[in-house]
Amino acid sequence: DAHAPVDPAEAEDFLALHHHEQRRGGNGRERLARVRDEIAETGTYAHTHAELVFGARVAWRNASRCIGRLYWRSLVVRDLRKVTEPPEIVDELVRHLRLAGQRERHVIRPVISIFAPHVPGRPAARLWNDQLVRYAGHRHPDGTVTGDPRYAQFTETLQQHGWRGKLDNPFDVLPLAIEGPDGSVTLHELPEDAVWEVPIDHPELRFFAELGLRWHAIPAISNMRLSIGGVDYPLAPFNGWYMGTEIGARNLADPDRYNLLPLVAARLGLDTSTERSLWKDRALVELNRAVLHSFDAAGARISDHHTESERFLAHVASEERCGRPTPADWSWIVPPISGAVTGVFHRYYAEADQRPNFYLDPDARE
Ligand code: HEM
Ligand code: NRG
Repeated sequence: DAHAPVDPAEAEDFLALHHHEQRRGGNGRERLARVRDEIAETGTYAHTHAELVFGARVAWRNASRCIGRLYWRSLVVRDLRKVTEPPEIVDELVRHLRLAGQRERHVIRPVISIFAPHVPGRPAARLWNDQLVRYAGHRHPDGTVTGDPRYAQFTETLQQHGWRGKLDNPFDVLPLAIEGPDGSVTLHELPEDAVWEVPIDHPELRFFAELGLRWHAIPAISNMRLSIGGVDYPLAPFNGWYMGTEIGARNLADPDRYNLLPLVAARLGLDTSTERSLWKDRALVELNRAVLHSFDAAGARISDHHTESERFLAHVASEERCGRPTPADWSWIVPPISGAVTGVFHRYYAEADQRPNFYLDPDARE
């Protein structure tokens, strides 16, 4: 609950892990004693900069659902713990996107921005968006949706707060919505140069470009709480780069998302009257080729599921050499197409909730 002090045992575990892995961390016993005093006095404690960086990287290393963990050591950590007011938060979120995705340099870097920690009993600003960049779902009177149906409810909520958007644009970037500690809500359009988008076409199939599809280059999850040594960072958006299947096999393909398989299959001239033509499977493959081809052409880093699978197994092996298990959730790690063609399918993984980690709070908006 909001008033509970930090659990000193969790702080202790984290400080011990930090000391054990990064030997240069000074005198562990002294630091531990000071943290214990700080918790007793204030109910919480402040991480050193080194602890914060280490904690964020290990939280990524412990993210059981993430196949992209090989590069956990390279996470860029932005220490924004002093930033608490909505206008400054918005500025820093925009800076995050510009730093993470450098379009003119063709660079995407894994970045996390860590805002003020939770302080027992003190309310804080809350970001409503589940990712920094997402597309609206505009619901029409006849019940159909233009855009991403997953965000139809959220779009309606924003409209009740005065947002309009472009009702006929299927890729209408949502504004950021921030609720201040006093309950007031403000909306903020993202500047165009902070939102890198990739138009989708296909290496051979001419009709793809005509579909007018696009997707944003940076997946930046903004609704997970970062938990380090008993201290919670409720606003700590992070990004890496996409694996193609997230877009081609889910966002653009799921029946309750952009639902494009029937359209792509029709344009391919496939027999959609019977499941046994495997028209869904064939359309899926072309949609995924289109995504990878388009991101490559735009210079936007993206990985394919075969390569990312091999990297993940290399990560598991290198962690093992360090004497660490790699907890993983098979149902999230195995890609949504061609599962058994990838190495990650053919084994089981340890399951464990290791901290530091990222948590999805039950009262998150989306
Ligand atoms: C989940 C890939 C970077 C933390 C995932 C998923 C994929 C993925 C494919 C499953 C998503 C889904 O099925 O919706 C990658 C790739 C990265 C990357 C290719 C490139 C560097 C990161 C970074 C962090 C992170 C930088 C944190 C610092 C997570 C977490 C989840 C996740 C917490 C679970 C999200 C949830 O529960 O909804 N990642 N990731 N990943 N990733 Fe990564
Ligand atoms: N499937 C979601 C994004 C989830 C996280 N994926 C990443 N994370 N690649 C989507 O937007 O499609 N990351 O930090 O790179």
